[in-house]
Amino acid sequence: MRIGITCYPTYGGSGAVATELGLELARRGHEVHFVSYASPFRLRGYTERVTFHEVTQAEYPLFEQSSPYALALAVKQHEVAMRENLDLMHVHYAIPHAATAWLAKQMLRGQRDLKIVTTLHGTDITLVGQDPSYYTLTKFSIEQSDRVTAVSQFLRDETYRAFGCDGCDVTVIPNFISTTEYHPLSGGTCRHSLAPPDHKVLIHVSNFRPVKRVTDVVRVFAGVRRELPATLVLVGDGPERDAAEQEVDRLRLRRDVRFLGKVDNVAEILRGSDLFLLPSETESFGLAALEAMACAVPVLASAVGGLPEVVVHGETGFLTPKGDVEAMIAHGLRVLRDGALQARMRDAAARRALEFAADRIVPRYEQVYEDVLRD
Ligand code: GMT
Repeated sequence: MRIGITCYPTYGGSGAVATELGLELARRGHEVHFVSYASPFRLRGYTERVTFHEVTQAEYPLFEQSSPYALALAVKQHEVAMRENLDLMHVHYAIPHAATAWLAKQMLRGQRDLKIVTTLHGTDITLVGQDPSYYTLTKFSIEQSDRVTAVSQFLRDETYRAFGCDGCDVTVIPNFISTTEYHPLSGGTCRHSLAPPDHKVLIHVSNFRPVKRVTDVVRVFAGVRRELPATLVLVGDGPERDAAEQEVDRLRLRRDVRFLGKVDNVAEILRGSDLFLLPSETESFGLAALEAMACAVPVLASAVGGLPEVVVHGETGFLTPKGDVEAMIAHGLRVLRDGALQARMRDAAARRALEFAADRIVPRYEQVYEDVLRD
């Protein structure tokens, strides 16, 4: 198949999933064309059957307060669909990608029927899409898509609850991992360079948006470190980084906290860690938690959104009520102090993650494509 993919290219789960999907599809013999304003961060180097098409925008003084990116994207999606003879356009994160794909489809009317597959990822449904400034367009573009997928049962239910979307059949296809990159320990790790040998290593990976509650990460760490030697490793960057840095200073933790910023080799760092923290406000799936589990790291997360579909409470980690820092500290200490429990959880986490291996999940997207092209 000849598949167009549009996603946000920056750090974030939807862009990561879209890019890994494109790479897996190319490996399976499909031709993949990414269309976005920048090359997705996980698309490194040349890959056979993968092409990136950059959306460029003309500057014009009149555009001062408006950003016509969505229009330029629709034009590029239309152009790539024509030139590359695409069978379908798979867009990730509804806003504005599903709407721009619909525009591209309209511009092609009479020449060809460009099928649109939309994957809902999270805040496009739970937060941004429900804002009155985007609501009707989000609902419209979901309803106009030829197929819609959601990354968890929770997100599917939330889509129906918030948008109705009569006549839509939202298919659940969970996030997946590349097992060649995310796998348990195999020889050396960078653990020795992360923390002193007697320290437990707690880790958090995110785009530091408010929804991640990064200050809770710091508070949970403070509680754990009061009881045993430990280091907190924070990977990623974003709007809440300053707040997290200030909390570290307020709680006098600086010596044992490492902000690594955006790094490429996250799997290697995960493999050097003992416990992954994800105290999010909401999380439609929690790709970061799955990646940690794939590296045999137990997860301590809030029991929100789709996280219970990923983390098995008491087996691959612990789920606690959102904002309950004390419960997280207690569960964290339990797993870090009990070597046998930790070993059991590591093993269970790695095994559970294999249920989300790319070769089990990607064929489900291929099936959606085959179905939509048959219509
Ligand atoms: O919804 C977002 O905040 C954006 C998105 C992203 O680009 O980071 O994250 C969502 O998509 C991921 C991939 O499907 C999921 O694993 C994340 O749980 C989800 N984030 C939220 O729901 C907050």
